[in-house]
Amino acid sequence: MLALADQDVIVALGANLDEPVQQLRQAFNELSQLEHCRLMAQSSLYGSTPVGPVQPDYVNAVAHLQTTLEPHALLDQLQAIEQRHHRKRIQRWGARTLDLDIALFGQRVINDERLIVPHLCMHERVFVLAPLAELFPALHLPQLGVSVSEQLAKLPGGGIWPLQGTAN
Ligand code: ROI
Repeated sequence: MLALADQDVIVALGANLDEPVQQLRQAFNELSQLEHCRLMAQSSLYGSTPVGPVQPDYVNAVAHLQTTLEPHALLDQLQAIEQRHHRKRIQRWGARTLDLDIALFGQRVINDERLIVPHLCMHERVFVLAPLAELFPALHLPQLGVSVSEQLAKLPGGGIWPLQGTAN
């Protein structure tokens, strides 16, 4: 099974307000321009059924970055991008213009008030695992001992669909 090297980071992207497809395209563009980071790959864009309260459908994707930044410095950069997208988040688990989460950062395990890595719920979330399986089906999920594609196969199907005409 494939393991991430120290500098490999998986960022999960999500948006469901204010032209979410454009939000994600622009976010990929901004990720590609971050200092001390290289955007190695981006998944295609997916529509997904919201997890949480009733709200518009999401657009989700993942990015593979390599970075020499430390995790909290990368988080600062990602939050700056979110702010440039006028991130609104009215309620916890509510709609938002752009969400950028560090899902995995090499083999690191981080748990503090700003950052939990691996992302706590990623293994339950088809909207993270399906785009990740496009880039890294054989990637080992350290918290579970299975690969991305094996974990995805365990989850109920549905709730996610490829978006036509949004090829990167
Ligand atoms: N639901 C979907 N489908 N996609 C998301 O990105 C997403 N993000 C969230 C919550 C509110 C949990 N639900 C989501 O933060």
